Amino acid sequence: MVDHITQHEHDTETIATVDEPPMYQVILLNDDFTPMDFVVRILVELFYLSTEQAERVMLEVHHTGRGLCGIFTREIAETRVAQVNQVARQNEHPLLCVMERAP
Ligand code: TYC
Repeated sequence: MVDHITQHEHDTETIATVDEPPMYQVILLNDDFTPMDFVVRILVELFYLSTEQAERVMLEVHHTGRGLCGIFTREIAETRVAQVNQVARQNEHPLLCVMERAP
């Protein structure tokens, strides 16, 4: 007869897990022409940053070449990138926004 305790040792345990959705960083890139106050306005109006946070991100981009606007699910990141690039083009600024899979 198989001992119940021994039998239990051979069972495999299945742990239920919920898959987290992949996340994407939305990144602003620097250029020499887009006015600083336009970039700050984009960050406040499209990413809901405070003016202080927006100025910090804008200066980070200006000094290092790129800066993080936020981390979102794929659809939201795609929408934000499209909005930034559309508003920039409408205003004839070369400002560029891209998304990258978050590490
Ligand atoms: N470098 C720009 C300037 O000197 C300002 C700027 C900041 C442009 C951030 C783009 O994503 C950017 N007017």
